[in-house]
Amino acid sequence: MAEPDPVVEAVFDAVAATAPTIRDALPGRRVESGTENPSGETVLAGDVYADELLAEALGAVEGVGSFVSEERPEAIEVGGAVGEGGEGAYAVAIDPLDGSSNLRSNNAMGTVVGIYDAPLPATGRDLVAAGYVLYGPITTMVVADGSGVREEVIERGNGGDGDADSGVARSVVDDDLTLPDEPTVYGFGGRVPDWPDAFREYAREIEDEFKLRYGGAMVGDVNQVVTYGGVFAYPALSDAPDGKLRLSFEANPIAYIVESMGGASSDGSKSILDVEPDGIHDRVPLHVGNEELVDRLESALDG
Ligand code: AFP
Repeated sequence: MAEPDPVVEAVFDAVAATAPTIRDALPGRRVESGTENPSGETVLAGDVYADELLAEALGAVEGVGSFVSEERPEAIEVGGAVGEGGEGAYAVAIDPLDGSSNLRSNNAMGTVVGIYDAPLPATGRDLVAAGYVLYGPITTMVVADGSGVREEVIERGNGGDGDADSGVARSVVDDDLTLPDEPTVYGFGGRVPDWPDAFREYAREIEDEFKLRYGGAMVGDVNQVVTYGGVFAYPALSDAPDGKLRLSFEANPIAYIVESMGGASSDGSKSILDVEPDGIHDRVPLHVGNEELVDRLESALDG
């Protein structure tokens, strides 16, 4: 097994260390901030808080050269010193609070992280690691670092697997996360009338075979697939042919994680990781899950 990349480890140490602080800040930050993000979406106070905290924490990590966020128009240059292993400075891309509209309804949301060894916009093949924090009944973090996928539970306090003075206790609950062989759940975003006919026909087949698990936050819905096997999609829509999810901040990291677990991803015709972006805020239709279900999707859309 490859030696862990010290910069990648330091990035996820910083993400884990901020998680309890972000979680504690959510109750007081359910209101709109009065601003929009570069994708034209309403930004909540929770989005702004998480973005600023993570920008500070990740910008301080040696080996991180630039910080890019779904909430910011451009990358910001930070530090940039090469990592301890002599590797070049990485670009860290985040969705600071994915599913923040679930704040009002008190449902799951999280933070998505992608570590690229190329300046953005970059393809998913430039990822060296990816992960997500999920704020559910408990706080968990899933990390794919090139040598497998692990799941951690993160709590306030010291001890566990975490660094004693980081103020968090981290416990690895699975150090070799793989997709279950038998799929059981599905979750599809967007409105049924807006789905292309071929996707709607595919969805009808899937609905007859599996249980619906859709909560409106990609990290929560993908974690259902990661846990129980199945397929998640936010497809192309009639009024949004590129779908809703952002390639750099959501689709690439999630595709990297699911493919690292033995699953598959697709933009409808090829792996998400092969999508060539024009800009850092490009959107892309995202489909991830068990390979057989993604293959069936691509056949249905190619029909
Ligand atoms: P918010 O961050 O605005 O809540 O959007 C979340 C998201 O980008 C992604 O996490 C979900 O999968 C998707 O949007 C849900 O979109 P719908 O509200 O259209 O179902």
